[in-house]
Amino acid sequence: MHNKKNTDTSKFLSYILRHAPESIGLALDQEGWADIDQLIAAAARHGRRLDRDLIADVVRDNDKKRFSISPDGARIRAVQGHTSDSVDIQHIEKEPPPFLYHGTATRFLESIQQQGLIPGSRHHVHLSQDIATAVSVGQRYGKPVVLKVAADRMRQAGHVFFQADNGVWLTAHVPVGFFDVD
Ligand code: HQG
Repeated sequence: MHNKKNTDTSKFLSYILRHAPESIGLALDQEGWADIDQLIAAAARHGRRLDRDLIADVVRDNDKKRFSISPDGARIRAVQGHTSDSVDIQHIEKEPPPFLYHGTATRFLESIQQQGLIPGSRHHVHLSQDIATAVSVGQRYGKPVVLKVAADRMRQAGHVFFQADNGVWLTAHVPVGFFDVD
């Protein structure tokens, strides 16, 4: 992210497109898409000035590629991380690599060891292909710890995996027995 305006806009778009489109009177379809002209108009009614160039900059430069624009340029969505009940993206199932990683904070470990990894308010448990990403995800909540998830073994046991457009891996739940502290 190159500047404060882009960072502010990214945070605003994350809030609207993942969590609370209704807060500005916007509707998303089931796949999470918003019409960009409607988004700009709805944001303007709520005192937030957006335009197509700013949105395109944020989508292109976003550090985690959080958003995508439809091929016809008319619509935008967040590619993962949703909590909104109105969104139910039909991700395409994908075979995961043998292991994936989940970064969390040490203070959650005891509960995770009892319940497994659960999605919390989001729609999926988020996993990454590399340890460095997992460390930075875990750091958001405290002293980070990385769990190594036996993704291939889970798949063989019938669990389903998806990969969002930005590379983040998603699954519904990681039960106890399928992860170790790395
Ligand atoms: C933890 C960011 C107690 C879980 C990141 C995590 C990611 C449990 C927290 C994306 C638990 C949920 C998602 C259990 C899981 N008991 N705690 N049984 N099971 N947890 O933010 O994975 O910047 O909803 O370990 O980069 O941290 O937003 O999920 O610490 O990709 O684009 O409960 O969000 O991306 O926290 O992060 P979150 P997350 P963005």
